Amino acid sequence: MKPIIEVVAQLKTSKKIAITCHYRPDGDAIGSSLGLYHYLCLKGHEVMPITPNEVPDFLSFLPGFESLVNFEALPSKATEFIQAADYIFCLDYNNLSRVHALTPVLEAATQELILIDHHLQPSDVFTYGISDSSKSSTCEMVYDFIDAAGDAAIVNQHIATCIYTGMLTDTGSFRFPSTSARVHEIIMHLKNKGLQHHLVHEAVYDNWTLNRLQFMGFVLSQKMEVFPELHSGIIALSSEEMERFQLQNGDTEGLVNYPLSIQGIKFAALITEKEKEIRLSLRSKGNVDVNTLARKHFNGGGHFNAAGGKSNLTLTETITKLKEILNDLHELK
Ligand SMILES: [Mn+2]
Repeated sequence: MKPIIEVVAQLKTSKKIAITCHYRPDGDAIGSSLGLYHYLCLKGHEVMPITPNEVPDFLSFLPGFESLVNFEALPSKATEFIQAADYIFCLDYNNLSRVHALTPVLEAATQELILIDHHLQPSDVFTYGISDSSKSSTCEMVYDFIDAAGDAAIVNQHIATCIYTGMLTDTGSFRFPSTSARVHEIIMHLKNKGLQHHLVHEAVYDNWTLNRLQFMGFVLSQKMEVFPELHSGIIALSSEEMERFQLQNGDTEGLVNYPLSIQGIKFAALITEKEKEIRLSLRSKGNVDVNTLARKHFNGGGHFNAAGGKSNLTLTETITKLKEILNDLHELK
């Protein structure tokens, strides 16, 4: 992969640029897509930010939200733009399988793919880019890209709001070890550009429906199983339980972190059943490597302390399999 700075010279004249992010986009995927979108528009490019599927409602406060094109809803609009684009940015994912329905479109693309991402072990399909798993978020890396291009001065309130949102959500509100001095330095610059951080926190965290809060109460009191001897907590939810609370897209977000707030717990899993598909979301503290666990056993991956995966077994069988794996994990002894 060639250094991303080489792209800057190629963007001196107006280009047509597609921005893509991963399936089931989160605050960092959308924050980085829209932050880069606003920046590239300011530089005179024609830009389309494309998501593989729908975006959770809680992100609708982000400036530029209405410009996002959902590939599932508007496949031909997105495909036509990608086919005619000069460049395709790939944000917050490291492998074309992460864009689901969009994968064949990107695989067929003849343009150079440009990666900005902080997940481990990127695939080799990207011509230019930057992959750095020590970074807090793709949003931080988009800011670094703008800065390296010599454009920190033109960052505006829109860009600041988008960049801040992804740094906020990917660091668990600036508490994970990836929250470096650089993250706080960037925030200082964003504040000088008019960032209203309190409005972002309100939009992201104080935006629950009553259903969601009651669902949370149900999960914590009835569905969380804690295994003190394994320093682990598991939440498993059937599709019936999810339907009962009329959950919306994104309503299980953050749930996986709750077991980790219990004294002595170093590993947490959220296992959900959705349309016959079993998904796992894994979190850990310290030296418990959930990226390897997800890759080895659940056809997934991610970061050292946060990863996801899938299972072809039933919900009950998946729980049993996970418990067996945890039993053998010496970091949990
Ligand atoms: Mn991210």
